[in-house]
Amino acid sequence: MSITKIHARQIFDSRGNPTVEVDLHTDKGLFRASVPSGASTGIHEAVELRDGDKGAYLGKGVSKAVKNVNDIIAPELIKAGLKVTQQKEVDDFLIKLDGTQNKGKLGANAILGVSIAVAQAAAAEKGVPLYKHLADLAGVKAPFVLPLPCFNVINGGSHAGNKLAFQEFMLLPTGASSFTEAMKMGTETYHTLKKVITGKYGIDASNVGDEGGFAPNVSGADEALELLAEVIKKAGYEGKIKLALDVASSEFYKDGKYDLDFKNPESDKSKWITGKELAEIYLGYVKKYPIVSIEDPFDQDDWEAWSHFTSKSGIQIVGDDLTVTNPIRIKTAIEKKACNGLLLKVNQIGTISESIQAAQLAQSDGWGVMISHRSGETENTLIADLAVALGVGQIKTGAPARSERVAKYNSLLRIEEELQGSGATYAGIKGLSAGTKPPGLLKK
Ligand code: 2PG
Ligand code: MG
Repeated sequence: MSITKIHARQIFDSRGNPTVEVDLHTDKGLFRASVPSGASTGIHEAVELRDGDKGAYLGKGVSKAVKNVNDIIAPELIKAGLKVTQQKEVDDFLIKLDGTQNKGKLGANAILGVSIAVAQAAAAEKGVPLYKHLADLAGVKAPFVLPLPCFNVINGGSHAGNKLAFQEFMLLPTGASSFTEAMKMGTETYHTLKKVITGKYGIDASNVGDEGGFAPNVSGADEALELLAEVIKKAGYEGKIKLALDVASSEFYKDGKYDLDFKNPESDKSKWITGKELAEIYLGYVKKYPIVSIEDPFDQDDWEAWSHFTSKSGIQIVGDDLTVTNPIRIKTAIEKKACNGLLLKVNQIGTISESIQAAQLAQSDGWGVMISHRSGETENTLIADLAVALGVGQIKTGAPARSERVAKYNSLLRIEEELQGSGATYAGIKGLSAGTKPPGLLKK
């Protein structure tokens, strides 16, 4: 039950950047965890410790974080004698050992690798699947709920080399009756999209971005949304697949305004728009297209624009860079009624226990919760288990293509199969309103 050995090493994520991998040993065997990494990272996230040595890996090496696991965390945690089943105590111990507000000393990447490996070891110790163990930690009881997958099929923003400012255009198979059927709908529509893009924009337009979605050189969000509406119809899923956006607008917030041409170094400043003007654009899209969720519509500190839009939109408004899976930021967002949905990324906060706490705090105010990958991923599938464990009803982990994304979806297929006959259900449209029911959401 106790940890006998911990060893970390540097491996590579899906973008070819170094990241941390942790091997944790108990008498039940070896448990291996690795840590993801974002590109459109919020400024309030916990610290991802990188070496900063420009002479190696362009400054992105993680040898300091690896050393912190091997030289500090490993001996101290083993000496403390905590059991792997004591997740909260282990996480509190790691937080204390770091001693900073933002995990800046040891690095959230070092701490998270250990925190995940501990959870995996504990599930083995108890002889239960990881989702079952995580559900126990969170006090969630069966029957379990399989999440609505949000497939990011058109990539823009900082994840793609096209002109598109908005980062993610997602397909949500709300009309499926199971997770397995949602995968069928998602993959069929993805392949239909590829055909349509190739026909319209040429063969080189079907190149993919960091999360496996296509990155055609569309002129803007209108064209991308029009394309998706057409493709959903063509695939035969009109009314059964809804849309969601992650605008990731902190990436193009400059001098108090939003620059929809931010990837152009010659961008015309007179065309930058205010938060109110951007809100009007969103409202126009929500009216015209089956959009049921918008993430990061405004900058991470533009609170006023958030509160204004959330009260008017009638759909799920998700905080990512705004809330950074941090209970303190989530509390402020609750007070300001800034959003009604949480994007949950374990590496934004750095431990399993705090991630569970963040989800439950958001749910306590009736928010929806979407578990999320990062744009730089590894083959670790913890988030699939976490989505089922917390019963949040939503997960986004990229397009239904590229193994680092599909690994999570495949894991959910296996979980659904395993839970057959147990009363487990597929969230569908209810995943979006698991907590709150913004007016109009269920009518869409
Ligand atoms: C996001 C994520 C994941 P990144 O903004 O929601 O899609 O991107 O990991 O680059 O922050
Ligand atoms: Mg985001």
